[in-house]
Amino acid sequence: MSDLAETLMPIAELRRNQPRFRGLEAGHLACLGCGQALAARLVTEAAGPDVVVANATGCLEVFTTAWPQSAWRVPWLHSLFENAAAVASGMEAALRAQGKSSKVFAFGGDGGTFDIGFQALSGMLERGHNVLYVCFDNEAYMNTGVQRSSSTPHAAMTTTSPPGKARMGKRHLKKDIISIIAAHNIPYAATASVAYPSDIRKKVRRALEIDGPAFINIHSPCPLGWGHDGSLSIEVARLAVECGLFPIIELERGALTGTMPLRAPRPVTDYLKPQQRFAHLFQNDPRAKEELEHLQALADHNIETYGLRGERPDPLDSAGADTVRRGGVRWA
Ligand SMILES: Cc1ncc(C[n+]2csc(CCOP(=O)(O)OP(=O)(O)O)c2C)c(N)n1
Ligand code: SF4
Repeated sequence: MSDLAETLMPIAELRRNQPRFRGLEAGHLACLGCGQALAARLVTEAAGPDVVVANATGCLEVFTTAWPQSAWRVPWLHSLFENAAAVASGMEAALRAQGKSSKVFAFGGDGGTFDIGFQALSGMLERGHNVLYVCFDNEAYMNTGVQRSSSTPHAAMTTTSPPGKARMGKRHLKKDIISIIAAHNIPYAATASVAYPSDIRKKVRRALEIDGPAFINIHSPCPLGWGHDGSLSIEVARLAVECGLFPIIELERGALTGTMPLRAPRPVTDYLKPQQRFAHLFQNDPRAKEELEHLQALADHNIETYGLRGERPDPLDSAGADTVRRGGVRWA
């Protein structure tokens, strides 16, 4: 037997015997380091096999289902860009009418969630459908070539918010989607980051325990659109949390019940620098300093608003760092 075969055989065996159910298999067509691919795998892994998924048009749909293949191991339906929540509502109602208890997921990108699918999502939440809606937030319309969405951060460069004489990247602020979702007074809403896998798993399981609508917004770096090396995706995602620009929180019936505290918040520049979409903020332009101050102020505002200053077990230890405090009590 060759050295290579000796190396490969145990790996193949390992994969065959892996104990965890994988709702999203390897072998799809996502770019290297795609945060969304990892996040979707974590979400479906946590949920197990008894789920059905409605997936809005976008990168996730495209890279998982290149005809005639599919990377999904759960029943999965491609919806339009704008109506994943409406389709999931119908699936849930149909399953309920048949007396079946399968859990229903709706998946969308930030374009499909914050923008074009928002009306359907708001209706789904207001009607109280027993659906977990997961937004994979990569902060732009990536599938069609990196156009800005209402989730794109202030000052970021996209193909439709280029920096130039008139402005330094996107003029508007990232939409505060989690507050808008929480205002529907749904049983459970949370933010999460692909940098904290066990936190994602816990939040999915928590959401699935609930009878009624739940929403999780997962920050999911896109190396192509953000302009960082694919190997840095997890680091970049972690820095977004650690500087306060992407706060990790939980809300039940609109009330804040959990946060991921930051022992020593990092400056926003640590997060912005590795990304090409913010490169213009590090050029010799007097407006750049102003924008950096603005972004720092936004991060500080999040830290104060959600009371994020506090002890955290160990930011480098994935098991500890993923622990979210709920009302002062650790959620194990
Ligand atoms: C009504 C409609 N408008 C535009 C499109 C084209 N379109 C397909 S995917 C997409 C962007 C998806 O962006 P997002 O939801 O953020 O997901 P991502 O690709 O970034 O994961 C657009 C504009 C469409 N399919 N339908
Ligand atoms: S473009 Fe971005 S979101 Fe789409 S597959 Fe590539 S890394 Fe993932």
